[in-house]
Amino acid sequence: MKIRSVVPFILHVPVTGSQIADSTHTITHWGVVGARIDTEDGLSGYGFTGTHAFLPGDHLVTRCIQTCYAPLLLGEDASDIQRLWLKLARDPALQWIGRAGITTLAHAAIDVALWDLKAKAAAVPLWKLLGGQVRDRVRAYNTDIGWLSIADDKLVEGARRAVAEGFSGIKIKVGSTVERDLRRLQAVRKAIGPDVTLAIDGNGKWDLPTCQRFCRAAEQYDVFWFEEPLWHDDVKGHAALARATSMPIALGEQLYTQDAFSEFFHQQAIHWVQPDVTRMAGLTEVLRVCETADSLRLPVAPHAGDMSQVHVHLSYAHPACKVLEYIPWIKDCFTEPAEVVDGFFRLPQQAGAGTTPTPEAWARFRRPAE
Ligand code: 0YR
Ligand code: MG
Repeated sequence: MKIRSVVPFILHVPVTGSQIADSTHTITHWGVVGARIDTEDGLSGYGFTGTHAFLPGDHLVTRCIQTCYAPLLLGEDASDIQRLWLKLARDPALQWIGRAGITTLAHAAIDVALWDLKAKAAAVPLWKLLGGQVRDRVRAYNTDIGWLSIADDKLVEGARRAVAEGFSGIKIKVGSTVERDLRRLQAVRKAIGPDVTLAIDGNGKWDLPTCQRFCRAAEQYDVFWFEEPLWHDDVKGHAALARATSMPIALGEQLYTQDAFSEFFHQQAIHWVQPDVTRMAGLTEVLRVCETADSLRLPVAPHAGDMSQVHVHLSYAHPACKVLEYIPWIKDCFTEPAEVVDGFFRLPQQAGAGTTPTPEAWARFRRPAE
């Protein structure tokens, strides 16, 4: 399992329709920015982070992989995942320039590629390596019907369609105006009935008084969780909101480290825990958060920065994971797509982490890595 080469790559994959918007941005493509790690014995592992397909930004990540991390990895034993995690995260020179941010996204790609390699070497799907299947099925919730860019009537139509397809959970975006978002929430709840879980996601746009006003009026719609109501790092704001509303608070997709999660845990500012292997330094760090969440009896709902290619393995194997986000943008780029049937993710069968791109995707969506 000696590492022979580390090759960065960038894929830009179109989103559903020509573009989507949440409260903070409009995007046309999802960036799959990653690393292929090849070993002397002929195996290749793939890992990636998720971006908004902004090429100059993506190049910062691929440069970090190529010029900072690759030299630390060449010649190493790829199966020493924990040791290599520490080697990269605690490298004195790199730690100085980034304990969070670009270096973490680059590290995410490396760490997931190592897990992919380890599972491929063992000839098992990753969930098996993580301890085996702890639940029969992983429930999916659909986010792709709920963008702010979708007009009110189409939103209701999409929500109905998702339920008809078998989804027992959906999520819609909020963070435009309180009035518009309440109207949309009410219409969707009315359309889907009481039995489908309905979450909302603000992507950190609103301030505390706006959230409090919104929550007072929205509580009657049985909101499954309110995700990222406030600015991503605002621990005490989330704690205050958690005390003020009966709606569960979900967050984590923008947190880079287990220490960042710890603050939210300590201040009781979080109910649903949403780590992401593409935002944190890979699966190795996400597992630490899952263990802590489990010890606090808090449920985990991984955020789909990987569009659930990797998180589906985690969700089948970790007792804390209760439900998983479904956004279908990039799934068909992989040899084993994260497929949902009747509202549940299929149990992956192929060896690895689900991160191996197809030759077609590689040819069609690849952008220059530098
Ligand atoms: C657009 N999921 C999210 C979209 C998503 C974003 O970047 O992917 O809204 O990351 O909040 O829960
Ligand atoms: Mg979100």
